[in-house]
Amino acid sequence: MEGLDRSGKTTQTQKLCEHLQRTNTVKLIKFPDRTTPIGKMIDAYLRSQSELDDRAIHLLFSANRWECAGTIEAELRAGNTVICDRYAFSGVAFSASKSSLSYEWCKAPDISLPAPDAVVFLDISPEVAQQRGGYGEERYEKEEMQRTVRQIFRKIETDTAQANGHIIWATIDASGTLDEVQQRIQKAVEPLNGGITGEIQRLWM
Ligand code: NYM
Repeated sequence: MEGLDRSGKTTQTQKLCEHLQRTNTVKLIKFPDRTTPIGKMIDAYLRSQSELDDRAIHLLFSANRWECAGTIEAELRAGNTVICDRYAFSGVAFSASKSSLSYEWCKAPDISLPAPDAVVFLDISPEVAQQRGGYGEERYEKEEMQRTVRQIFRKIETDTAQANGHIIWATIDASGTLDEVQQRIQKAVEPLNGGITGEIQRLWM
């Protein structure tokens, strides 16, 4: 599950998890995972309690996924459903919105992570997002940056369709009531309800 800040992503991910738990064993993983030593460094950076080079923080976000990659694979092999609240697509969209980092450079450290079968992108205009509560508390929560992040997500969507044809990319209108948005999300992931067979795919390979 991907989206701009304040797109309702965490609430919707939780609801989707509850929905799928009726029929599957579901593992929900949130990125960044702020509980690990790497995650604690990321958390301090996001709350502006530390300063880091743009490359260093990008690599920490990626390392935070790699330290969980084994768990994700084990869950998938056990036949369970894994839902990630943000993943490598956020990694690229947020970092590449900084003028110091190129899009291709940002993708590199996440190449060959376990690939998702579907990406749900909760789309919201930065103007609407800004009106929602809590906006502006953390680094990156600025309208201008969110606007660039949204454009890069669109580029990632196009590139993903070309390079990783097996990934379903669903851009969901995140405006409306919680239930309306949840219905759209559940419909988008319906094609996966029968389960996935075969090898675990690798991201951007
Ligand atoms: N973020 C998140 C990144 O910049 N790179 C990443 O790889 C990931 C996973 O962290 N503004 C940014 C997006 C958010 C911030 O995410 C924290 P959240 O979902 O608000 O905890």
